[in-house]
Amino acid sequence: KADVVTIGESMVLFQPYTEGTINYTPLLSKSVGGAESNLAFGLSRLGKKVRWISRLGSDPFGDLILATLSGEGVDISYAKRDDNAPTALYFKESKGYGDPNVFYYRKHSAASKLSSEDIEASWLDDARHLHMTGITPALGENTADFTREVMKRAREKGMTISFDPNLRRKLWSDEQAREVLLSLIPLCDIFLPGIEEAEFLLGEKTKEQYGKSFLDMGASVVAMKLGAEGSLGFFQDEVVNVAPYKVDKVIDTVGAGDAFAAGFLSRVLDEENPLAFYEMKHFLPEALKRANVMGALATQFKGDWEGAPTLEEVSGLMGGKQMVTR
Ligand code: KDG
Repeated sequence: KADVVTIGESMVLFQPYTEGTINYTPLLSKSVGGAESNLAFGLSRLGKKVRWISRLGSDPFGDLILATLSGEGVDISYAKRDDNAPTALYFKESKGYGDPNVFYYRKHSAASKLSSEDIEASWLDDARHLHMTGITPALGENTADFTREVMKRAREKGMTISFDPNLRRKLWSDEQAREVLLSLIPLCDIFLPGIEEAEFLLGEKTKEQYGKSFLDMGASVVAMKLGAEGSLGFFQDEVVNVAPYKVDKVIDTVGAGDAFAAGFLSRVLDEENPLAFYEMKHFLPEALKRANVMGALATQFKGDWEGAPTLEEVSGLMGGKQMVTR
């Protein structure tokens, strides 16, 4: 049984061990990155059962990704290995300002070869919810069709579906990205854009117009990330604005959106019938609050997900409780 199934590429992440830029730094640390696995780690720490599915090379990098996921309690039993294509890698460096620089080595990777033929009916068995991101359709020739097909099948099964556009402009052209991402919105129930992604998709509008437009396209709920300004939720005629969880200093923004999604979905999935109108109205502010805390905490660590809190920790922070640490 799984609360959430998520499908997408994970990579081994290398970044300067201390500080400095990739070119001259003598030491790199090695860990795991990837939007869907970041979400899986976040949800698993919050006590949800997560099934992560992808293709990895038959190489030590693939071994590391699987060992890390299973060590964090994520179900990896549906992941496939590929003898003819490698696990993807990526490098991240902080520039000392703004978002870090990211360099991908993922062309022709095992996951970039995913196609609709790979989908197995059992992937979605005994599962409530599917989470996909806009990174997968950008990866390879057939991955946009793959993403669409998985979402359609989940819908046919009556599962709820979330979609985070996770725009990665290094992976495809703006035109392609806009067209494909917009076409996937009607297939999801919960849409999780950042404000800049909303602007990329729809041009310059007000926040309320973005929310309303995404609902008109077919999403039932929109949870929009506003960075340091918190988040906005849209559901029917409701607009909920939730203040940010304040942090003194941002270390690394990569992974914050996935942590936000994990926080939001974890609260949504606490409900038996979350999309029921009367229910969503009541818990939307709390779901956004949990999402804000999760997103803010993720910015406090260099790794993409390692700082993810447990449910007890996140509840404590939301309630302003002092934690016992020693
Ligand atoms: O959302 C964080 C991800 O961007 C990061 O972990 C790596 O999946 C990744 C990507 O494609 O950038």
